[in-house]
Amino acid sequence: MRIFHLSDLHIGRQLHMYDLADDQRYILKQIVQRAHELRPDVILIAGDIYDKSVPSGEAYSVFDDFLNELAKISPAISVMIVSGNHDSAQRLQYASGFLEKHHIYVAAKPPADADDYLKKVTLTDECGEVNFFLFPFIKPGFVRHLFGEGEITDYESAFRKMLEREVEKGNLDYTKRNVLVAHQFFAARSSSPQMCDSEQASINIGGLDKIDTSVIKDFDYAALGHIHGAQCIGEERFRYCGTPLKYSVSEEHHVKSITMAELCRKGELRIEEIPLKPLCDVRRIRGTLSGILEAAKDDAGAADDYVSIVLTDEKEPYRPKEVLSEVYPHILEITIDNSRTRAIAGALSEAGGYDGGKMPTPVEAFREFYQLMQQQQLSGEEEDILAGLIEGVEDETD
Ligand SMILES: [Mn+2]
Repeated sequence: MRIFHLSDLHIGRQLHMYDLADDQRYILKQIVQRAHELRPDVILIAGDIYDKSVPSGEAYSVFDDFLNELAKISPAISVMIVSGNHDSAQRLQYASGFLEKHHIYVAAKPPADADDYLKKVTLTDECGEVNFFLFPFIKPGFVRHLFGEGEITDYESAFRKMLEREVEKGNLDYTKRNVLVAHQFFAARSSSPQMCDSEQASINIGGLDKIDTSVIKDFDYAALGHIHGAQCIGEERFRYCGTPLKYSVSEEHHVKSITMAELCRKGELRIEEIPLKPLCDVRRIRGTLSGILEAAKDDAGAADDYVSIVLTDEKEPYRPKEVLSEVYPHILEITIDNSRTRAIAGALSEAGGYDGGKMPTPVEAFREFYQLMQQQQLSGEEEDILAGLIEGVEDETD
């Protein structure tokens, strides 16, 4: 059984202010090409199909085109999709009964009542049946009504109880070959997943959403989504495939890929990462303004790539973006790393950062900034103008 494992497509996502629709279309086309060449039996998409719970019309059309292109491959490749925390369960579930007639299986909502169970799809290969359990993204509150008082205390007990329920019903038999598709935060006792900036915001910092991999230990393969870097958790068969594109500068060194898993006889598994090549890369560039401009002449990706630029000039250049954007049209951000900014960072960390009650007001922050840049203080009149402007902006954003 050959499996393509994908997750966290985040269709509709922007990178800083850049729209990634072309990049996403490009990478999905590449996945279709690989599917043509390698002929998987099934493509699993482990959640976060869309970036927003209300996707744009364009985001829908990007995913629709992807499914249509896959459907042209014959013999048909099954597609199995679960929801992620970014998806709207209702929207993703739309037309799922119809899609199923075309080998596209969607599980976006957890079981609604006592008679409802996880979606299970069975495919057959030369070694027999493989059962795919499609486990949509859940929070404990989504499934509490299925159990007795006090049984569900956290994410881990919710997930464990949901699987036990399938076993009790006779749906899940661990002596058979079983694949789990899920979108949750899994960690092994010995190792927690490596995180990056693009998934941080949606993950509970306190670790309340953590589920130990012992809960899924009897599955032959767990196709996981939620963490954006490809990696296995504890064991090779518990695996995050990561996003198909870099969605933050912190991912500059990631090699994005399709995870291809081959299930053979029970207990036999082979994993291969099929690398994906993006339309435009995401990377960091560091140097003085003149050094960067000089090096750009030999930089083949300059015109396309999304770059985060760190300027190291001690004498800070005036409006560097104007000249830099002539050679790098897709600048994500420009930051300055020199003795001035390091002194500020040092002072901040000595003061414990702007935490707790120490966060400066916008006027205070600007006053400090003005002093640093101009080596003189704001006059009373200037400060009044500034306060008026900030008040105006705050009114607009309320
Ligand atoms: Mn995600």
